[in-house]
Amino acid sequence: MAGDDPLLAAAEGVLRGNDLGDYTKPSPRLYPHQWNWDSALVAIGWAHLDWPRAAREIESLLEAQWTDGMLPHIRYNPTVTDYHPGPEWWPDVPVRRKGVRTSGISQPPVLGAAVHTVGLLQPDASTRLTWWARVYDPVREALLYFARHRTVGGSPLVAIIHPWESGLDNSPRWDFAVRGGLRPSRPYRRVDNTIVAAAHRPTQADYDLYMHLVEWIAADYRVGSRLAQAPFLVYDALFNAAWFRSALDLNRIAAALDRPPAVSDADLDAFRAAYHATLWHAPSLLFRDVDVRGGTQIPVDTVAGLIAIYGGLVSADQAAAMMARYRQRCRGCRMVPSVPPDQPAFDPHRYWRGPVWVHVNWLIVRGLEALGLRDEAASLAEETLALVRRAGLHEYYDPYTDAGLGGPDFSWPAALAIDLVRRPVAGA
Ligand code: 9WN
Repeated sequence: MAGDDPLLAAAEGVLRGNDLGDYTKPSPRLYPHQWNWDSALVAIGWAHLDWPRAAREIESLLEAQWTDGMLPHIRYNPTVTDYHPGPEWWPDVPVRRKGVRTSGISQPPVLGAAVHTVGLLQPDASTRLTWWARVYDPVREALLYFARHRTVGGSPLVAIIHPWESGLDNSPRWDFAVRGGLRPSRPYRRVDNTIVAAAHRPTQADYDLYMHLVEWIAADYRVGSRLAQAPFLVYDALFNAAWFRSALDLNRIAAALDRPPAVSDADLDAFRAAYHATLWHAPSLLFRDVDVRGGTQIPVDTVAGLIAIYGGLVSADQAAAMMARYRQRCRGCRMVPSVPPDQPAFDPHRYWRGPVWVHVNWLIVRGLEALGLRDEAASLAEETLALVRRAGLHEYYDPYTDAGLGGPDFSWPAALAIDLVRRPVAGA
């Protein structure tokens, strides 16, 4: 399968090394459970190697679905105890399937889009349609959970209630909330900073906020009726872009299955209009996030503002202008830093405050490709592959030196490198 390409061989080795049979852990020690958006994207890599294994990855994620439709951000591996916070912080979660333990929050909803891509990578049409028909309803419910339980004040945009839901945990976009100084009522012991250098991980103040919010959420999982009191309530540009892209792709699956659309055209139009009206920040040619409680845009530019390109929310012209500006701000860096170096909070080593992440690059590549911006898509794909060929398959990378940081032998760079090699940018 790997042929002569050492990257393909290394990537396949990482996926097989992290494979727990039903799902792939993100990395050997740091993240020993199943993560929501990791698994959705990792399934795309598996689809090139072993298509039934890709389908299994997604079905395992769906087994963690809650009675209200939410797909949690972690499905816990019951044999593992050295991850914090473990399932004891999330008691009595309302999971449909008895015995499955999960966290009490979600993650960027890329699943609908991933299920579409995994399906398209199955050459046999009848196998593809049978699988889409099997997973369509729960995947649609997971998407509609957000429209039903995470909207406020008449806006169709989805509000997140924990920085972990953003997937970009310690992004400087959330510093306003960290500055509030919220802390949990109980002591806790971190494990992450004993595995990875503490200077590359979120700070103690970040974790104090995270654990305060865990306690607030676990006190009553019916958060939809408590959003007005939520200590952290944010319209995240990346999360909402992922929601929109999954809605578009679920509608494509629905059309293939001869079913009515998952989300109506009128609702898609209203969502797109709200996304632009609420999140666009013209001076930086980027979308920003909104602190819903404060009613203001958060004045920080990050890569999350580019994910509308993947979301199918912008025209090719707007996407090209957004990319050109971001590139210009990041001169001297490997693209795409999670935060441009001109932002005061930029830190080339600390997690989501500057480093490059392969899956984020991949989202942008596939978004540019879908818009027909082939040269831009192909050059970002090449840059991303050059990075992993040079530095290996790490959680994130220093944008100045390419040094691999965070967890080693990481699953989503492996899966998405396989996808970029095996499915080169169309027409490039
Ligand atoms: C908390 C698994 C996950 C990713 C997130 C990334 C990191 C977890 C952590 O790892 O978050 O969910 O413990 O730091 O921020 O995007 O899904 O790879």
